[in-house]
Amino acid sequence: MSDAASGEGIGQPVRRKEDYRFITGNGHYTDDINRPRQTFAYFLRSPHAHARIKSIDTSAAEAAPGVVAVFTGKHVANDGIGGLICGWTVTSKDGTPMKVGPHPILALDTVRYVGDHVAMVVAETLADARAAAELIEVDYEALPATVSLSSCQDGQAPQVHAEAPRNTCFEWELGNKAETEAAFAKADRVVKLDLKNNRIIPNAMEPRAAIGEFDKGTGIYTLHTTSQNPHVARLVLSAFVGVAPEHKLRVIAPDVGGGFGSKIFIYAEETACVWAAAKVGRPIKWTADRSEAFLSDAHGRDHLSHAELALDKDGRFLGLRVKTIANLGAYLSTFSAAVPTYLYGTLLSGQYDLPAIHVEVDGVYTHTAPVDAYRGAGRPEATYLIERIVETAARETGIDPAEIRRRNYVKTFPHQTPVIMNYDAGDYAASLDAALDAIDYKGFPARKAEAARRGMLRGIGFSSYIEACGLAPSAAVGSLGAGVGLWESAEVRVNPTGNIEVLTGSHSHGQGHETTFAQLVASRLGVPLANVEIVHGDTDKVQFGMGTYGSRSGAVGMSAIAKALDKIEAKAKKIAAHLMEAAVEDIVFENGVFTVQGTDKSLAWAELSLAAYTAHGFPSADIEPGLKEGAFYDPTNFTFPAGCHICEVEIDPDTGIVKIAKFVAVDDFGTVINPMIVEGQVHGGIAQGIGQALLEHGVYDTDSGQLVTGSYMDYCMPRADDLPSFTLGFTKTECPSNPLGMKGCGEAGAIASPPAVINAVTDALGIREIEMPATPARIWEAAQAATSRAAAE
Ligand code: MCN
Repeated sequence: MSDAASGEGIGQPVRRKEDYRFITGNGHYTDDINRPRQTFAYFLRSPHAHARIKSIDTSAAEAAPGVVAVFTGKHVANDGIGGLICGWTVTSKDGTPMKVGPHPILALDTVRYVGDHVAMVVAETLADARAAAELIEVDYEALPATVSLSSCQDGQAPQVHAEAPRNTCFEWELGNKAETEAAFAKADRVVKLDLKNNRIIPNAMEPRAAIGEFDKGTGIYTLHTTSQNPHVARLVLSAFVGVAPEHKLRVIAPDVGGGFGSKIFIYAEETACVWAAAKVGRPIKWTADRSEAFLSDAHGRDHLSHAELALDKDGRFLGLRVKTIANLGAYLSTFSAAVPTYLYGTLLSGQYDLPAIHVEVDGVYTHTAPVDAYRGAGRPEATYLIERIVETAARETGIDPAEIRRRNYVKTFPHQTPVIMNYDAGDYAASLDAALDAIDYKGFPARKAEAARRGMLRGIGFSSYIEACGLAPSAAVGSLGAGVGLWESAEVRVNPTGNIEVLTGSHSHGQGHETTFAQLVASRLGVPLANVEIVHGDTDKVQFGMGTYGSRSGAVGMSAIAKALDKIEAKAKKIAAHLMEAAVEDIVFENGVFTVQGTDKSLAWAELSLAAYTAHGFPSADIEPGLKEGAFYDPTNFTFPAGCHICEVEIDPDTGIVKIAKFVAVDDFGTVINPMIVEGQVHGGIAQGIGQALLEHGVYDTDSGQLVTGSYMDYCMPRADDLPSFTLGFTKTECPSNPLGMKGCGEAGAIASPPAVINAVTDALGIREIEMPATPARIWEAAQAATSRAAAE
């Protein structure tokens, strides 16, 4: 028996099955895999942010010891291999499609950011490849570069792509401009705020890696790669880049050590490895070192925004007006265009009943690494903007920050926002109340006064966040410009011995799917968790899949499994009815046992599984042998996790050091499958959000375009002693649009926490705005300025 009562089913804090292999060093990551006759690749990268390539001389490198081949962009182009693509087309407000520059796998005549791929050396060892790359002579004509968001659209700024005048890829808008203007015209007060959302560099524990192989006998290519979505990689590499036909390409993403979005995308390196494997007739392996990861993984965030909120005399929100410039980097990465548009503008209503919204977003090219989805992807940027301006409105109106939020919350559902999203269920006040209790809001003034006696500045900050995840209804995303559908697929294979393999198109790279997905199956079929195996990450094993991002694997991936389980149960009941000579309607299936209502007849799960395959005496017209069912699940709406995070900080004005004294997160994820895993997801997300708020910053030098935060010496990741012990709580409104009532939890912490931290820091300092990351230097300057202001008054 394996229902909730047995401690393994839905709702139970089961320990992660997969962790045994991870913590005992038995994981199988791409770099652990070695193929016979394997060679190694090293990529020569551009040292310039912008340069014309006058010539490349590879002759000395080709003659160097151990070198098997050297490839440049010309070889790739001569083979008819296309460039990398962006899978989402955004249309500008004038009706024109976004302006897309070429994105070659290896540069042809121009390099556009430091780290751009110039040549690939394939050699017997990595050391040979690296040494030979030093011998490649590239004659560059260095050109001026533009990395600044505030100036890249000047007519004077160096151009990244001839196709995109003023470096502008798209000028997008959402919402109703006239209604928003009318709302502002009748407002009693307008609150204005300028905000930067700092650039973040993803730092998954395992750097990206790839092994390309080609079997001359069958013509089949195999790519092992650190991907969050191997089927999407196969589709892009076959249909768009043209490396191999889809049925001749197998993509395997084995154990993957974290992705946080950065491994959704199809990058140049894995494409080059699989293409070149056929050219050299040997497998080619590439593993990024950390410096390459800094330079070439797609970065996140990087927005410059101006926001205005219109309020009436009672502090009710009437309208929101936003203008954002979003950095896309030098090339459009796989989903980059969707992030600052449909994953951002659509969330600008926050948890609030905001009658009118108008948002304009310019997506711009700069001579920097591509920018794409990073944990939260667009939704942290939206939450940061709305929760910062709401907090500012509270301060300017003198209304308590909890009260101004409560007054403006959406209270009835479904709720249609002015920016596409239709919120299906929620209880925002319940999360706020629970968070206020957990942090002891009433006790805050006393804690502030006590801190002041010690010379410390104490502040409190709120974030009532909402996000849209469970990406996504295919029809909806298709109408908004997506080139793909965002369903998920599953196959449930019951073996004759009664154990079960579940093949899922979701990909687990830290989220614990092997446990939570198995919990669902164990609960439904009444079998022990140990008898369920979750199979993912291999296009030859798993039929189809759209992968893992946008916190979709629970709401969409598990819903596909639930649908397949419905079919399994229906067929199993049919078989049980036949075996026990009863009507199907009389069969009851509970805790792994089939019974005939009103009789003592019963059949155990294992007996039924075996009978399904012996198939003796099945009426052939009625029952096929076997017990294996598949399903595709296409959601009918996004899911809308929401909650309230409150942060309390203490600042030492003499040093600028900020300590997070308390951090409370109350989240509504609907039905929770495994509370321990969910808490882990929230912890990780909050840590990343605090990292963005206080520590992390990807910085390019404005003159040279060099990445100045290209290592852990300059890029500060959060460590355990930067973080407090988090207090977590949960409220629950079930998601009505999926069969499990689940909402995603994987990104919530990263989405909610930055504004809570910055609202607390600005509260402590008594200032309107401080840029993220609020480093000790910035805080110290602000504290000194505040002290001087106070002295002058
Ligand atoms: N879950 C649950 N109950 C819920 C919701 C989810 O028990 N109500 C469980 C799920 O079954 C799953 C886990 O929690 O085991 C996360 O589920 P979900 O929110 O659906 O998110 P995904 O599995 O789709 O993971 C993607 C999400 C994203 S978008 C990023 S980015 C991210 C994240 O997850 N990257 C991660 N968490 C990460 N965690 C790790 N360790 N590494 C990453 O790269």
